[in-house]
Amino acid sequence: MRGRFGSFQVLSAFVLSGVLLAGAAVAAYAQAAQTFSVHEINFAIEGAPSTIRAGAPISFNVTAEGNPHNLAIDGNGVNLTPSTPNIQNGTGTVSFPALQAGTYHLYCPVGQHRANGMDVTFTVVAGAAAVPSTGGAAGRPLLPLSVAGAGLIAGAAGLFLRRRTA
Ligand SMILES: [Cu+2]
Repeated sequence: MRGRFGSFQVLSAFVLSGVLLAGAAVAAYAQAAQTFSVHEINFAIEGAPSTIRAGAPISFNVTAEGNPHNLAIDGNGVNLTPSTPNIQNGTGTVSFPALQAGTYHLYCPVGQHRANGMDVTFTVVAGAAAVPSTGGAAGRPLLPLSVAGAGLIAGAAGLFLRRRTA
């Protein structure tokens, strides 16, 4: 009977430490800056994410072709202008502060570009639930795996400590 209880304790330690560590990793992930790559041409914004995490700064690595282009964000009560000069036939980085959950537009504020089609809608989602599906930040989709790995390592550590103190 005692043996059974002991293995139950080990299992509990394993699960608890795994959950705690995974929780910490998810919280860190939710606050980490997020970077996306977009392509601006006459007249479209290509590769923009459809979902972005709330509460974390946003950076767009822009490759622009044709006319000068830029990026701005509005919707959900905000109106964010570009952080950098227009980009023409080259690359640049346009950054924005963290956004709250809601629906926004990412558009080109140059001339009539927005009316000509350089306007895409995206959704900001709270927490780590928002993993970009397209045009995403490099490496981000791998994170759930590392969270799982962290949980396993924590669990193994719990098992080891439990053995030492037994
Ligand atoms: Cu433009």
